[in-house]
Amino acid sequence: MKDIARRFPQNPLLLPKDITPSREEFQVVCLLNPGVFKFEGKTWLLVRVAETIAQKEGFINFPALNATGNTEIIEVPLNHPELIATDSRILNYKGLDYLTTISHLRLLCSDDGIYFKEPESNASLFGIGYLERFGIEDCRVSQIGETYYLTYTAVSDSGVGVGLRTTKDWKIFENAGMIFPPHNKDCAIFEEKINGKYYALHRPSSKEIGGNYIWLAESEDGKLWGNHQCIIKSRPGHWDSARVGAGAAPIKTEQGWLEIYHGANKEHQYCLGAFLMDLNDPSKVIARTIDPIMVPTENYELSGFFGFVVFTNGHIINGDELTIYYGAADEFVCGARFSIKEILSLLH
Ligand code: MAN
Repeated sequence: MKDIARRFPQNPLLLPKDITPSREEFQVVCLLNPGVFKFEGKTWLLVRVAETIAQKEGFINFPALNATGNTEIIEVPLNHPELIATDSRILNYKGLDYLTTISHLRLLCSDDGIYFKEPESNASLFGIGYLERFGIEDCRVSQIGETYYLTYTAVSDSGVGVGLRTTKDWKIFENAGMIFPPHNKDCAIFEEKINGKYYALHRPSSKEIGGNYIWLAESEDGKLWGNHQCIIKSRPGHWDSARVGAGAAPIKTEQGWLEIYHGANKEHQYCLGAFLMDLNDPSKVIARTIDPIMVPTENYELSGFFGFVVFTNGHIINGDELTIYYGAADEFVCGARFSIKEILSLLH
């Protein structure tokens, strides 16, 4: 299938080897799913760095934070009868779920939006507390006034929820804690208030009845959220039949709020699509793309830590040009450009 993305010829922009591990004994296995923002005239990525520890033969070893916030290494014999390890991302041991890697968020900046490097005072954000003991992931960065809202996936043995931290200067962060409890991820806050209220897209999951759908929530203060409404569902028989989730903050256009979202089928193949919400009342979805606007096509998207994945949660807008940064095959950071008008023309 042909898509409408114009990929950067320099892709992949960042590989796991381009980043130093957060601890000497760790290895960076994936560099993916960056939040993106402008600050002091530069383009910044808040990249998810997924790390693990050297593997001992006959075992699976992986790091997690313990109750006191220190890193511990969990070791599981490969032939253990109570080990289920069929997915490179997660495992189940003695009835409990774990991640094979632990993620933190790392800041990188660039003058041209193509070559990114870590600033001198390299800043990292790590999981804090028991609700983030398996790490923090896939951060969306929304700017409202001078405040940046960081909404990210907080993972622990208690489940997967959405954490919020805010900052004005990227040095001091306020931790607002978990704003959407498990199971929830893919949260993007709108970058302006609508009729005096904050709005956010989020993605709760319901296992027995319902599914992995995109919801809308409102808030008076950006921290306590309510009036939840389900606005976008997965579509049986389509590329987005198993799950859908919001990308970065919606893009304001004359026709409505444009959202780039990811969808996956039962085979966990991740593509991108778009939908449009009413400017005054974003709970009204006006239109949606039928076919994906981006499909894993290049080698770096088809194979890697988890192949056949394009996943975006950050972009920069310049007039009609939308530059997305995206995780390819859950392992690399890449870039691609779109015409916003062209995306709008594909909505039905
Ligand atoms: C899924 C994938 C992983 C992620 C976990 C927890 O399994 O998206 O990459 O680490 O969920 O969020």
